[in-house]
Amino acid sequence: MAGEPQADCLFCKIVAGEVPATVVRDTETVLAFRDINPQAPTHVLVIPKAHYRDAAALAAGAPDLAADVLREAGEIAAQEKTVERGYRIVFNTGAGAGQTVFHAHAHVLGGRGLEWPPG
Ligand code: D5M
Repeated sequence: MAGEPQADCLFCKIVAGEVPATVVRDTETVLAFRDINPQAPTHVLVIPKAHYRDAAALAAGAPDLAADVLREAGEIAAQEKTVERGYRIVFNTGAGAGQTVFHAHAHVLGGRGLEWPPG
C-alpha cells in the first residue's frame, strides 16, 4: 500500500536504521543523507520516510509530505551554503531518466557550476 514500508526497498531500510547513512537532517516526516556516489561537493538525498515509488506518486498520494521534502531540500541548500551560487533539486523519475532506487527522493546538488541542459 502507498506509504507503507517495503521490505525490499533500500531507502526504507535506511529510514529503519538497518542500512547506515550519513544523515544531515532528520524530521518527523523526512530524512536527508549524503549520496554514496556524490556528483557535486554538495550531493544530498532528501526522502519522505513513508514509501512512495517516485515524485509523482508522492505528490498525488501525500501532497503535504511532498511539500515537506521540498522545504527540507531548501533548508539543506542553506545549511550547505549553496544558495547564493545556485543549486539544483532533481527527481529522476523512471528508469529511462536514471532512477535506480524506487523510493521517491530529491537530489540536492550544489557547490560547483551546473550545466544546462543536464545529461
Ligand atoms: O538515485 C539514487 C541514488 O542513491 C544514487 O545517486 C546513489 C544513491 N545511493 C544508493 N545507495 C545508497 C546508500 N546506501 N547511501 C546513500 N546513497 C545511496 P537515482 O535518482 O534513483 O539514480
